[in-house]
Amino acid sequence: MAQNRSGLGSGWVAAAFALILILLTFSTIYIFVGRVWWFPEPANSFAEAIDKQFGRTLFITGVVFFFAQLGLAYVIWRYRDRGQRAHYSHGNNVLEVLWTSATIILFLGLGIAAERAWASLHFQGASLGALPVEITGKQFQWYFRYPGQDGQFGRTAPELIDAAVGNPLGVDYDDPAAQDDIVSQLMAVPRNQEIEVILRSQDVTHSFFVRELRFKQDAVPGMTIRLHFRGEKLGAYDIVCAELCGQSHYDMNTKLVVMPPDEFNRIVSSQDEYYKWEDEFNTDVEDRP
Ligand SMILES: [Cu+2]
Repeated sequence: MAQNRSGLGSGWVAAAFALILILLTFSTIYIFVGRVWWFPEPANSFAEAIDKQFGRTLFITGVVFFFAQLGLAYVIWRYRDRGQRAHYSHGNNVLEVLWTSATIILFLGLGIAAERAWASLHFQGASLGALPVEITGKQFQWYFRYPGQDGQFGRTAPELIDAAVGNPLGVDYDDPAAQDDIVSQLMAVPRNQEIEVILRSQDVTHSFFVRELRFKQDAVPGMTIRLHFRGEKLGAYDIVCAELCGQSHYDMNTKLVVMPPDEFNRIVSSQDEYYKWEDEFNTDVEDRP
């Protein structure tokens, strides 16, 4: 039957493949263990819970990856072509059952472990006394609306939407509840206060993403999506659109500023105060080297 032509087999090829596999495995492990590219520091406990879950998942899948790749390298070398006759194998049913059940257990186990963090965001509403902020995505801007001192959002109407006259959300300023609404392109929140996000889109699907909060949610036209978060660390964080939404998608970003509660109360006390703060913040950013 078909014997290898040279009889020497393909030892070199097998050795090269096995070696490349081993190198790839170790460099991949190094990238993760050495945290070569890693997330920014979490800015709240939700983000920490997400990171822990990520770490657990990465550890387990990392161990499986490590042994599976080294096993593959071994098999490539061990069963290289030495000019011997090929022999047919039916596989091993016991092993098949073992690793299939192990995968199921791991998959379900990790899913159950992750459930609490995920459910706290998606299934539990914001607590009573959370501060509502309406966030609207629109090619290629984010708008934030605060209800003002009365705690009530004013009426909006689609026919009133006109960014050119400074009313991008179509707020009906004849409605008494709308008089003190603040509409801004910069998001301020008080530290340690729960924020109820009321997320909307005016045109296409956008995605509201703050890396430090591990908080990402699509804004879908026609839907009002309610979620909540808490900024626990003072600072200014990037808000970006994480859904390719058109030509200037890359430019659809702004800042989330987590500030001391008294400073926040001062700037939301009136529209003028808020816009003054917004101007100051923007000039500060421009002044930075
Ligand atoms: Cu977008």
